[in-house]
Amino acid sequence: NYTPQPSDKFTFGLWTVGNLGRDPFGEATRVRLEPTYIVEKLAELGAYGVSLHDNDLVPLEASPNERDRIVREFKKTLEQTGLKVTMATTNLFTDPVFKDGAFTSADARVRAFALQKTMRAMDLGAELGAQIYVFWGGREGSEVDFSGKLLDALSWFRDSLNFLAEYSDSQGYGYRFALEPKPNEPRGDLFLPVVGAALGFIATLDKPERFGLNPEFAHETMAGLSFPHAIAQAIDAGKLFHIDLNDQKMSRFDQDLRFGAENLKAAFMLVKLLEDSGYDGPRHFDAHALRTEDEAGVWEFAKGCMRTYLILKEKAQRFDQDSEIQAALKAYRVEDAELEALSKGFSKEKAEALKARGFDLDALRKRGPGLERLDQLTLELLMGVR
Ligand code: 3MF
Ligand code: MG
Ligand code: MG
Ligand code: MG
Repeated sequence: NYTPQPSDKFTFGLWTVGNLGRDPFGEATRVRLEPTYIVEKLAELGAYGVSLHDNDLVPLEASPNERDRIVREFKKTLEQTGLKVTMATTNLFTDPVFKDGAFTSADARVRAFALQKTMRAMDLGAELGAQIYVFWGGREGSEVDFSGKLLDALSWFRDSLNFLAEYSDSQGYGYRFALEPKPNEPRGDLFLPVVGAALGFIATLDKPERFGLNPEFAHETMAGLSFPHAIAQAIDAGKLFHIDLNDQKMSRFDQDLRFGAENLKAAFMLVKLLEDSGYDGPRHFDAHALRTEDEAGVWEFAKGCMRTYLILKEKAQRFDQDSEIQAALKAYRVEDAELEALSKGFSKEKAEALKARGFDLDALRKRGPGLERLDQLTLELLMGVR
């Protein structure tokens, strides 16, 4: 059966099941759910934890006393339910202060306020036990590039991240930081638009080892890119610190659909990559119920995300046990111990030997690797007939 257990490490943002169903053209269709209620419901459904922006829990205008009361009650509910706070982040996008950027605003006062708000949010996350801290630069971007800040924006962004990594160390928080790339929305163009761009930027930071990625299925898909390919590159770089699972039609507005709702083959490939690579972080859903839904639909949505993941995980196991699929995989790879030894680890002798080598190019040209059959077998497995 596909009943989630805390050991499956499923987590949800408070803002996901808490989503009110607003869109650029329409008002909220649902009422606000209290964070403590969300935690209770998710615990009932078998989730492991929650993530949050500072203001998902503590309203921007809360007094210090109100803040402490809210945090105390929230912690009590976490203790009662056993749910963990696995990731924390800062809302640097809702308040109009940030309309032209937070860490990349051309206004030094806004950049300083973004740092202040983030340090306070890091304090909050640490108090709740979060070990991963996410940076999604929702307003870090532009519509008008003639402002001349394209290069400055990157160095302001870098300065802020360097400052905050030092702050985390000075406080002993031990956060691992995860950058979340997105190509556009809400800005026309966001800085660090895709996984590869964020990886390149991390290498320029003072403490690159503290920074990794929080890639989101929908974000690479909006850019028309393959999410499994992006995840493979993040895993290869040792930088998959966290993940945002959801779904999305390619090249459209940000939909945040239920995991697996749209691109089932890619969702399967993703689950297989996560499970095979030994990724042991949270399986974090950053998605929301359709705007059409009432509260019952919200919990159906949450259950569906987890259930689909577990079903695909079981399909990945069957893929590994399916003898025809395994035979197709074996036939796909051609091994040649001698040539592989020659092709890896340069030496002058190997280079000479390779340059002198003859190849039967006609045989290579004619070989069919059997991918049609492999794809059909996999699809049949996914469709439930094998
Ligand atoms: C927007 C997002 C964000 C981030 C969040 C931090 C509001 O498309 O994906 O969700 O995920 O700010 O994780
Ligand atoms: Mg998103
Ligand atoms: Mg999204
Ligand atoms: Mg996200």
